[in-house]
Amino acid sequence: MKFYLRMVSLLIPVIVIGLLQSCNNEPPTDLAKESIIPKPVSVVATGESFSLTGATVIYVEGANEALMNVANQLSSGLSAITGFAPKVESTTGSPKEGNIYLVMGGADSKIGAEGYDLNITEDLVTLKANEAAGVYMGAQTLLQIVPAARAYAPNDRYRIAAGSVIDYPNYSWRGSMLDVARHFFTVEEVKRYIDMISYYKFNVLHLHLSDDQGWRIEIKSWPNLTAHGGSTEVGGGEGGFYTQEQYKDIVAYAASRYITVIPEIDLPGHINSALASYAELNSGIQVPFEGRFKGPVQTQGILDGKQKPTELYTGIEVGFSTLSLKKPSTFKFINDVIRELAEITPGPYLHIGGDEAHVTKKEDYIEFINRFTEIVKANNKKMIGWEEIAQANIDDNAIAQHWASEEYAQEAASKGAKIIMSPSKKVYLDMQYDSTSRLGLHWAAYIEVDDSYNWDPATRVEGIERNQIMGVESPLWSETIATMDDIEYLLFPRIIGVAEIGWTPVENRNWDEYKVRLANHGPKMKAKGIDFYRSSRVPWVD
Ligand code: TNX
Repeated sequence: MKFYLRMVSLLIPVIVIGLLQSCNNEPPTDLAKESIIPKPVSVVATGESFSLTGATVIYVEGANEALMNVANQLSSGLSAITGFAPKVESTTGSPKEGNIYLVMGGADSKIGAEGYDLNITEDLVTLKANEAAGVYMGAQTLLQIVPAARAYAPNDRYRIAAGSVIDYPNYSWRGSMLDVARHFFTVEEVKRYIDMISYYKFNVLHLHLSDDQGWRIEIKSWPNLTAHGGSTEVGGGEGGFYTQEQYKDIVAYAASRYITVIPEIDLPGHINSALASYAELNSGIQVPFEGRFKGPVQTQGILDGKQKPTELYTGIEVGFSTLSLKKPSTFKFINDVIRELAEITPGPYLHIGGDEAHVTKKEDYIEFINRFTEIVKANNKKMIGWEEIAQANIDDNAIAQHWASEEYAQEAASKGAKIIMSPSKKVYLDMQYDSTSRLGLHWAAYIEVDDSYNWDPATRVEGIERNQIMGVESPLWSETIATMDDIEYLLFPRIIGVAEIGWTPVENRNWDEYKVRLANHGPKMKAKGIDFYRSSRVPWVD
């Protein structure tokens, strides 16, 4: 007993010192020191601070619906940090002190649609932009600078450093791709994915909706694609698919976060799930194939002179399947799929895949891509394909996504196509961090957090200039990942650096400065329940 008393009396000073220290923790007053990611174009601190309290209201200038929606999201974002959700009200004219004021219109035209002007004084937080998208982006900045609760006096608890931020993106395409084909992820999981990337100002979510292992989007005129082709996944799990209503729900959820969904149906290769669903899509020709992983692969086909569907495939080999140019049903299938997909996709783009068609004859491949170009155009969409589409007759109506071959990327650019930069050695976030990573592949590289940050889209491929590049996108292929935790482990923290590559001009980026800001996002990720990889190259703060 005596021993315990002695221990307690020894502990009391420790507790008191701890409390005193946390009270000494000064509220933030230097806006320039805040760890905003992506790093803004300009931050000027005034040395003052604004106090967010339970009485703070978010006032929205006018009754604009889009802006009210942004305000409501800002309110719930603030409440996740502070525990109180500011009321949202519309107003005309600048509100009284102690409040937040959102304004659309009248900002500098040079900041464009996604830029914002955030001005914080002791009295008022004013967030102004040309479009609601810009107000949304500015709201993410604001959410990043509200400190998590510390031991301040109640009214000082959520002080925000004052000053002004003027900010706009370097690239208009800041994308993240999720492969829902190798492993299926539910609508709720995709929504969480959207929440996580929108906080870092991504504006594109590319969904890889079909592959050898699974067909994930309902096509009403070809129901077996999902009924059978969607019924499994890598490793033999039960797979799944989105009904068209569920897909529209994802698209709308993304749109309210200023993210455009890019649906991809991978053609003419990566197509086993369709070949397994419909006998008439099979050519009956067997093509010898040696894959990347040299694992057992089924060749497509048919046997006994009869058309038969292939077996479902649950391995991870790539490049062994193809549609057949000569089969009459092939283009009925493609036309139906693209038409239905275009009908449920409000965004301007459709991605037709086009990668790794290793068992498609070159002349057939070219003919396929040429015909996809026409079909996508007839559906009033712009075609995106992986860089191999450079071999076809593409022009400035097409967009090519660079992943592995500089030659194809250069050829696409020389034909006038715009380029999305997804170099696999830098931003393939399905690559392991190092040889000990519990998930991921490593055929392209091991990619540590600094490796994926240290590169510049505009100088990555010789001969492809800044003005030919739409931006950056990091794919997350899902051969080795099956759960949300798995997604988070490979995505974070590398995806945060990709956000900065897309938003912040290269001359304002520097790993040694960035890694300190990133370290300060550790507690933010924790608060969001994100299971990130604690790279030893980042000086985490806790
Ligand atoms: C290559 S990148 C692929 C995918 C795989 C990925 C695995 C590309 C266009 N094709 O089919 O999932 O590697 O890292």
